[in-house]
Amino acid sequence: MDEIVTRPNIKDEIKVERPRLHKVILVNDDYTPREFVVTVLKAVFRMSEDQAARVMITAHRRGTCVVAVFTKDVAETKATNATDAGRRQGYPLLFTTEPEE
Ligand code: TYC
Repeated sequence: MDEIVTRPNIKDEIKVERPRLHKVILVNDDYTPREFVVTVLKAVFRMSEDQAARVMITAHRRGTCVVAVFTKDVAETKATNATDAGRRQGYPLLFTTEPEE
């Protein structure tokens, strides 16, 4: 039986790319208590008290703060869970996501 031998396709080899990462962004508002924002950051994003306080105060002062980067699915799940935690307490706390450049 004849055997068909193919050479490796160089184009395919160099076209492999890492999946783009997505940022989770914390958005400031006038109503959610600071301590509650810190509690959510610690619970959902496994931050220390210090890290969480720094991210919260940056969003408070500048309007937004990047919390962390994840694959798209993880970023969206964490943003939804963190936003829902605020909503359950009646707060307008908002986490959004966007692709990294
Ligand atoms: N601005 C809020 C306050 O003064 C605290 C806060 C910080 C809320 C960051 C949301 O993303 C936020 N109580």
